[in-house]
Amino acid sequence: DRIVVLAGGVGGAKFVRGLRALVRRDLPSASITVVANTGDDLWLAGLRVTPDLDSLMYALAGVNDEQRGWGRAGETERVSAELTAYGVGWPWFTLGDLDLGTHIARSSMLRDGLPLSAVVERLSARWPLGVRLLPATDQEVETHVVTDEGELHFEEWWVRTRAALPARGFVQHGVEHATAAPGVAEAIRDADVVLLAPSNPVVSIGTVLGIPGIREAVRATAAPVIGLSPVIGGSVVRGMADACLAAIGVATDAAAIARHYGARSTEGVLDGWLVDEADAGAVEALEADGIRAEAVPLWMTDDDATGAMAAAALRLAGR
Ligand code: GDP
Ligand code: FO1
Ligand code: CA
Repeated sequence: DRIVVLAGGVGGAKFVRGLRALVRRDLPSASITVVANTGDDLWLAGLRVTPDLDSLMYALAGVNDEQRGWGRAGETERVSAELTAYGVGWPWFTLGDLDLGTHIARSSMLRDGLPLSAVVERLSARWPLGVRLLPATDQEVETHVVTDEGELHFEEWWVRTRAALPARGFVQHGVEHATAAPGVAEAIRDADVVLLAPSNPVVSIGTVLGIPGIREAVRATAAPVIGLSPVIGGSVVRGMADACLAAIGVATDAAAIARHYGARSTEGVLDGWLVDEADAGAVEALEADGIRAEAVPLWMTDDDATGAMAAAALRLAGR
């Protein structure tokens, strides 16, 4: 089976780890291709920083900092403190020293003229990730947030204001010149199943689908497309994704997110949708809307629980 996953950072990484555990145990001949959001990327202190790609790479390599939720385990903030003392970068955005090694390596390769997809391949070759990791696009497409105080880069809105400054909308700078990175449209076309990770539906999955060619590839593939709800019982579980949903007028509700993605039989991208058992009441109405639905536990507490979610998604896909 060729499994393709569209994913954001931390939520996406947790899901892919569980899926990888399931594949290793029960489907050893299956392959996993992860198409990662790049809308959170930015230039900072002269370096290209790619938060979601790095969250995926570090978590799959087992070197991520679980407590903080970003960066590498066991790193110090000494270099970051020096940058702050020089007034370089953002004082509220901490780049750990091991993480900075990645950003220096990445920026060096980009300056040598490699496209981001080739850079990701070279960086991730260092670790046996067990998945093929692809950026959604090689072009710089950055998510900005429209607020009453002007437009901010997504990371500034998310980290500095903790998403407390009301978002009026999101803008994808550069999206009109972007194309799907090499391998992305082909992977979706040739997939046996496409999964939408329980990631932020707006600034992670929404941004990936917004890259010209990707939504079209998802709509056109012969493979079933199954999503997992990132919302359980009206809560985003962790983080501030509810502020993103509110900005685009979508309720923080498992069924509302499925309707936002839409049924592939109409104009949307979904054939199936998994909700948590707490949202079992939504299943019937979703099926009436043309989205096959099932309620299963959706708490990603460990790889076993997450692997069971992935297995339920593959079952719903008929695999
Ligand atoms: P980010 O890029 O680091 O923000 O990560 P993602 O976009 O990949 O995923 C973030 C989303 O994951 C959050 O908004 C939550 O809604 C979702 N999430 C986190 N933990 C869980 C969980 O245990 N279960 C489910 N269903 N969703 C979760
Ligand atoms: N999140 C924070 O809340 N504070 C930080 O200082 C911070 C630094 C950081 C550095 C590199 C990186 O890859 C991610 C970092 N994050 C930080 C997390 C990350 O930017 C966001 O949580 C996600 O992009 C939200 O989708
Ligand atoms: Ca992100």
